[in-house]
Amino acid sequence: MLFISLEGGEGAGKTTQAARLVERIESTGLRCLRVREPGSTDLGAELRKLIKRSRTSDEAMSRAAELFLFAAARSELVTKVIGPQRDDPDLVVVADRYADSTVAYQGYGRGIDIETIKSINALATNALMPDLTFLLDCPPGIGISRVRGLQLQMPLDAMKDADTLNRDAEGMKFEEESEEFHQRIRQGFHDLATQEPNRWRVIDATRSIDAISDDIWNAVRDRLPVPANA
Ligand code: Z5A
Repeated sequence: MLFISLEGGEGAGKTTQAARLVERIESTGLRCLRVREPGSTDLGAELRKLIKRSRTSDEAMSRAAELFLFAAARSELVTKVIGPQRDDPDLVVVADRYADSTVAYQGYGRGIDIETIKSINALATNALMPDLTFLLDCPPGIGISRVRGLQLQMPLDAMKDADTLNRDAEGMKFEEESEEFHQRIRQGFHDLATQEPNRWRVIDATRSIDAISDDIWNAVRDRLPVPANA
């Protein structure tokens, strides 16, 4: 299995690029599994609703509760979906966010101790981390205005059915946090990329969708397994 994750702030283009990447990988004959966080399991989908409900209600859940719900969703994803297939040599997993998002959002964003988050991540992931992670990097203002543009252009019902798979009508309302919150998250992702330069590739996500997609593909293509039936 080759495990690839896409990370970055809201509206950086992760969902768009995940779809492009899956298409390109599948065109080689490899099997590709696309997952998103939180989600991609029954429990994950329920937890996503819970987190969203808390963020849109007057009484937001505690930051530790939020951390545990993201971790619970991840544990289900790894235990039930990715883990059982991890020995498949022909499989490529493309994850729209993964454990690094928790370090960036709950750690750098919310201020929970980073080492504590890393321990919780290790438990939730069973130490399964991506082989390759793309940081789609763009100033928060650009990403958030993209997302707001999407919300303005599409009626909520249409958004539910749109292929954005991952962008359901609810949104998670993190875009309503302060500019400083999003800057801390961006810094967090950069710090993570600096700490593990072999795993991370930083991509300038202010460019065109095609240019970004080509950069990602150039980094992925040489890492792909050769299909068993090739
Ligand atoms: N979260 C957390 O706190 N802790 C965790 O552990 C995890 C997550 C896993 C998930 O919300 C929220 O949960 C997330 C972090 C938090 N909130 N924030 N911020 P979500 O799944 O609803 O949202 P998201 O993950 O941030 O995804 P997104 O908002 O959908 O953004 P995206 O996937 O990066 O972007 P996109 O959907 O591909 O594109 C958005 C729009 O921009 C769309 O109209 C595109 O056509 C357009 N776009 C994309 N690329 C470009 C370029 N290059 N140029 C111009 N326009 C573009």
